[in-house]
Amino acid sequence: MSAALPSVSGKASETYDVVVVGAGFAGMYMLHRLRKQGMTARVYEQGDGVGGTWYWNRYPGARCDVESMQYSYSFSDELQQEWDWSERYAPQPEILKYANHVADRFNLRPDIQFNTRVERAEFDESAGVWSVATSGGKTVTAKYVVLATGCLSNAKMPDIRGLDGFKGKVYHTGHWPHEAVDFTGQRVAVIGTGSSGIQSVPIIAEQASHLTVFQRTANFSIPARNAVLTEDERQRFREKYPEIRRFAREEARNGIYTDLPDRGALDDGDNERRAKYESRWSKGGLTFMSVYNNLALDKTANDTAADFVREKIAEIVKDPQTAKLLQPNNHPIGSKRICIDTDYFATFNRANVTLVDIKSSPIEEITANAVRAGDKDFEVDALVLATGFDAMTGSVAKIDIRGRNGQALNQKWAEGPKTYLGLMSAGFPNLFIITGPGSPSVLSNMIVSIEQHVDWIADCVAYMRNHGLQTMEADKDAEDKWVAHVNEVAYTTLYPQANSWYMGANVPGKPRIFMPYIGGVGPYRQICNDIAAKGYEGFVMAGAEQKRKVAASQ
Ligand code: N01
Repeated sequence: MSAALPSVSGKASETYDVVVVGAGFAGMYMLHRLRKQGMTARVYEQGDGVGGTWYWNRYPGARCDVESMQYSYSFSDELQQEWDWSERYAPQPEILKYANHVADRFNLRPDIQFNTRVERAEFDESAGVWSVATSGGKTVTAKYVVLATGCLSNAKMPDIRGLDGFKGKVYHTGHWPHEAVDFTGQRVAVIGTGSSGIQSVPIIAEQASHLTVFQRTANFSIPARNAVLTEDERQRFREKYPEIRRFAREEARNGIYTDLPDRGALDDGDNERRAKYESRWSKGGLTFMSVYNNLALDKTANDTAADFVREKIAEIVKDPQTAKLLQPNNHPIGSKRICIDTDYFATFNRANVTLVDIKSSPIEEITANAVRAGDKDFEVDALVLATGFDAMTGSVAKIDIRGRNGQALNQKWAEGPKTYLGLMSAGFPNLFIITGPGSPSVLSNMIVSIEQHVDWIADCVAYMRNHGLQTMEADKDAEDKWVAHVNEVAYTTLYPQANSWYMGANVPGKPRIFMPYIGGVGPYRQICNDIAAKGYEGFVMAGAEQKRKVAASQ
């Protein structure tokens, strides 16, 4: 429901309690919570369906690297009891199906407007509301705006000379076509060896007549050991859900239920350590990094895990020169997002796959029918760009957001994102960000972090309504302290040693700031809860009376 009101620009407009930007997992749950507490909300989504990252990332082999029984909403016990995940790691089509199931089950679609981008959001100080302009040319007003724009949703095209003149098909993994792409009989190039490249390479290699992989940085990858889930396995999980979810929220650093290590890598002798790495390698998955409690902190400890994986690569890859190129050697293991694969390294044993090292011989240009690197033309029919995202801030930056005094968020964040708790930015009242920079977000099971932020925001706006408050914003001083804290914690770890997208290093010109909060989801949740319990300490809240006085004195 909405009412017609004059907008800032003077045109008639709809007004909502909340405008939510994005209908991925964050936007959908935000809408559900707001409706449950009797608020009006409009969700704008640029795609023509729900699912966010899982709507766009349809590349071959795309699947989640967090186990499906954990990469799922926990807010509805009926939902988690009734949904049947088919595999240990759900493939993209199944996750998208789940997102659509959630949209239908909770009747979310009537409040979501698809095929619509939010272009501009401007805070009207005198009215204390946001004016939100969309791609359809419409402007609506809302008391609150929630950015549920996703951390990895702004696909980054590489800046390579000649790319526009390539005559074959060009695909970006983060913006894959909806119709099936079949590379059978084609010569294909994959540029980029992050998670997307590493997942797609084995599948494309099976189809292509020849696959050439252009690698700038070798990456650590652990076998996924994906498997079909049996009904028994699903049932065991479901029975333990209360404990699994509690643990993921409160105790795990990354929002994943697993055994927590109680010792460091150097506390064990060589044989014992090796046996533990072997056991995790056989088990597969992200928890490889949880064998010891100091792998992210101590370089010598980290080297033991990195050496183990390098040895595994050498064992799998038959050609010693290719194996050497595939062994990561310029960053600690885990300091770039670790990859989870199915047969990635073994794919380089295939006769139809070539690895090209573009660190030593960078791509010079793309011609009409080839990728030119090291003075050599690699002729291809199709290009797959697995070159990643302008992460965490890229999708926010695409919206022209204006806060107090017309200040642009892009201008405020020009030297790097500044938030309090990753939830709000000073000078931008009533504007919330879900899993924004400065929160654990991409260092965690995203759904755990999304649910935490949505619940916190929903509770916060209910508190404001119950206390007759009109605006809320981060206090500048609290924000500065939080930004310093996020930075300080990051630099107690090995993470800043890598040129990663966590640091903004993959986007030329982007400030080098460690963007996510590495303090752990459990401690972070406690901080957020304590702040709320203290009447939202570090936030400035103002009532309607106060706002009227401020407006009168202007
Ligand atoms: O992107 P990336 P991604 N010329 O940035 C290379 C999540 N995710 O889409 O490392 C040549 O990691 C770049 O090289 P370098 C997950 O969080 C999850 O793979 O910058 N190469 C790198 O090799 C993940 O971390 C899942 O030297 C260029 C690659 O492209 C995040 O998304 C699946 C280049 C980009 O790797 C991003 O993953 C997929 C250029 N101009 C993604 N520009 C799962 O859940 C970049 N590169 C499993």
